[in-house]
Amino acid sequence: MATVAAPGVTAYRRPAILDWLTTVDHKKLGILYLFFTLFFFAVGGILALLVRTQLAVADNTFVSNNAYNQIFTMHASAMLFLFIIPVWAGFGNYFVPLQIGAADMAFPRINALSFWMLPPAGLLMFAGFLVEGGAADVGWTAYSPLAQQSGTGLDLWIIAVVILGMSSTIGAANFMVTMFRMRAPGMTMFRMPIFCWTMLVTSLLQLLATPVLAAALVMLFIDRNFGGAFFDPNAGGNAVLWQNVFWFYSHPAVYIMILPGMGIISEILPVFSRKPLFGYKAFVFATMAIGGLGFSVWAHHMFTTGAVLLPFFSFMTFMIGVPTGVKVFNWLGTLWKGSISFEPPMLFALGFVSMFLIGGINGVFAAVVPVDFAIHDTYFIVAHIHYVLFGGSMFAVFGGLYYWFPKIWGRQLNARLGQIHFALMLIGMNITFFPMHLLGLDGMPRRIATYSNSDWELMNTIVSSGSYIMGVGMFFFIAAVVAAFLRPKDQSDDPWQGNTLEWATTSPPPTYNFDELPEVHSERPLFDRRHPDLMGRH
Ligand code: HAS
Ligand code: CU
Repeated sequence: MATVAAPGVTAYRRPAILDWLTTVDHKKLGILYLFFTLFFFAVGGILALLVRTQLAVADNTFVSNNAYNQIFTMHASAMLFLFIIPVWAGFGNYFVPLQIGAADMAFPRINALSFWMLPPAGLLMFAGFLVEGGAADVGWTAYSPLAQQSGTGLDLWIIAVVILGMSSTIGAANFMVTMFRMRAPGMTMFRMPIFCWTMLVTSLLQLLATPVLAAALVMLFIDRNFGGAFFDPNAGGNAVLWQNVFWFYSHPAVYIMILPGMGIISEILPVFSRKPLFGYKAFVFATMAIGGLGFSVWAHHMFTTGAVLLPFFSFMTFMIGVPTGVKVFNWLGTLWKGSISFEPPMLFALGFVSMFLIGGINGVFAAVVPVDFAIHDTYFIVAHIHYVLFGGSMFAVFGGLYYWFPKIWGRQLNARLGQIHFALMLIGMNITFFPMHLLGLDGMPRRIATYSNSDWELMNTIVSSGSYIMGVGMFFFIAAVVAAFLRPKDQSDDPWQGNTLEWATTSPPPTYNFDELPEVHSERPLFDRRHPDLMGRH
């Protein structure tokens, strides 16, 4: 806030750091979310490279078995809980209010609370490395009875994940109220940008599923510390019960991890094909269907326990491929006869469509019960999760960063560096994750610290080399960011000729977001403003 000072007296300016620590501006919080989550992406990435270095050759002793268990557990925990899930809240914070033409989120202070729960949770989880027995080491799934035996690091992990869950639950409520109550005049629900729709459905999933995880974690904590017996078979508890409650959260959570990514690429593909999104409403309904069906497939993670109704969960899992398939056709239909340009955001969006398709179809394989009996707990599943999470979510994160960077920071990321970054990611990920299918089919189990089978060695060496290629690729991204910040802010309001309201304000936007709002008559208000002649004809 500018203050007028008496002549000769300098006006008091709050130090910038205090501004950031106390801000309730959704854009600043969005930026804080992005910094926080990308930091943990880097940490998770370094842990992944340690995993791959250990597995690069047979009978390796680069890290001990104990250290290995901590490293792979913390890799997954950082990537899922501290990066992918909150990174969408980062994009959502910055862009949901802008895209619906609002001045802020519905509850700005609660919004700040959601963010400020993350750093203590991240610290707690990683503080595990400092305590006796080390960090959590039982996998991100924390299965009992294994989880009953692990050290204090797991208690810290449990508390951290509960805090993260609270953060995303209240964040979800905030997003929902914002979208229900604060849309610009003329913006009906079915004119809301697709990214907002995916954030809305994601928020609903978070609101319904996350408390279940929190409850389960508290029960596990009671088992471990206060003599409870919920999940400990040795004390009369039921280990499969843990799997049921865990997956009741964690299967919807995989859609929490992908839906906003699908939303982002559904913003990018139309802009760089110069066409509207093909089948906007079908896409919205497909998103809802995925959200709904997502609650009825959790036991496909438990086929081999013998404790679940196999035909039901297998059938429901096939069904969830249908709305996802609808989306793939939405994307292809959008590209069809479009006038396509290959800027970095578009490259990552196209990478998403092709890589996610491989991952999704892999998932359908795993949904076939007899096939799953063969590939469960093998590297095939590791291949599946990385095609959907890296080829999917991660590509969408980068697509979103290249697309919205000019809006957030008023500067463009260098296209040449972006292309190299993209090429190394795409090549690296396929070298890393494709051979994992073959290793899995050959029976290599996941979550092993080393192996003696020399048949697996060559393939593992190839896999590890691919992961280093991705590591190198990241430097090109960092270089692009540094290069962008060395240049002055030079971006116009709407450098890509976008469709949605965030492009109607300056880059970066002022604190209050909009000086004036364009009228909203369709889901593409900026297109309408550029082409008033075509209004109502598309
Ligand atoms: Fe998954 C395990 C099945 C989507 C993430 N998944 C995981 C794990 C993670 C994960 C992290 O049924 C491991 C957890 C752990 O640590 O143990 N998954 C599916 C299916 C889909 C799916 C059917 N997964 C995701 C997404 C994720 C994710 C999205 C994160 C972002 N997944 C499984 C199963 C397991 C599993 C088993 C357990 C395995 C085990 O043994 O542990 C679907 O949502 C994918 C739908 C997408 C498509 C592609 C586009 C659709 C088109 C329509 C036509 C295609 C058809 C298929 C009808 C299907 C184009 C035709 C088939 C042909 C052969 C052509
Ligand atoms: Cu699942």
